[in-house]
Amino acid sequence: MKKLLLTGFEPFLEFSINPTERIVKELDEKKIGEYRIYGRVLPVDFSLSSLQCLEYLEQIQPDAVLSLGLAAERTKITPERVAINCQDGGPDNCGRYMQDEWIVEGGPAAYFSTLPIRQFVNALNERGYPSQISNTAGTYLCNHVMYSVLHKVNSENLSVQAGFVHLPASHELAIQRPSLSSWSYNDLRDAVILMVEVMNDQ
Ligand code: PCA
Repeated sequence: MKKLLLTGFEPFLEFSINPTERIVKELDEKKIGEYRIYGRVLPVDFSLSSLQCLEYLEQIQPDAVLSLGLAAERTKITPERVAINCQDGGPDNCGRYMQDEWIVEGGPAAYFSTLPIRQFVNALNERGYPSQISNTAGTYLCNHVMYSVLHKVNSENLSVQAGFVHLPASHELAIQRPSLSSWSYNDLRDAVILMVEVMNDQ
């Protein structure tokens, strides 16, 4: 059986619910095709998020890493094409801000996702879940985790596929923040399952 590390994040900023947290908890220990899911929730913390994610990578030794995060202002499921070596913004959940900082000092400017993002988008749209590739994961914690995982995989030559997908808000969150467009939790979760099925069928 292959192993998939599926990460989500805790709530952050003004978003008191993070649907990715519930998804990874619900899918933890499930089997999807050949993959056994290891669902883990990461803190929203510039000094801890990637450390913790890389620790899970060491412990679990997955064949693939699919990281999820909330992009509450987006309306579609957006697989990320690229992570950049920059952290800028905040505050994180410890009140910390970053400005124009490296994630890995002197590291490569960027890494491309090695997940089948075009196939994700095609399969999601076919199933009726609006989806589009995103060309920026931002400079906050999601980009930070995506860059850190891809840096480790590249610099240690690991045969691990890795990348990041941003999800829109769930209805639960939109009830608390009425200006947000939202999806049902079940659709968000089923869309994640579909992406794992696409990875499985590659
Ligand atoms: N989304 C944030 C960080 C945590 C999350 O779920 C981001 O897009 O960077």
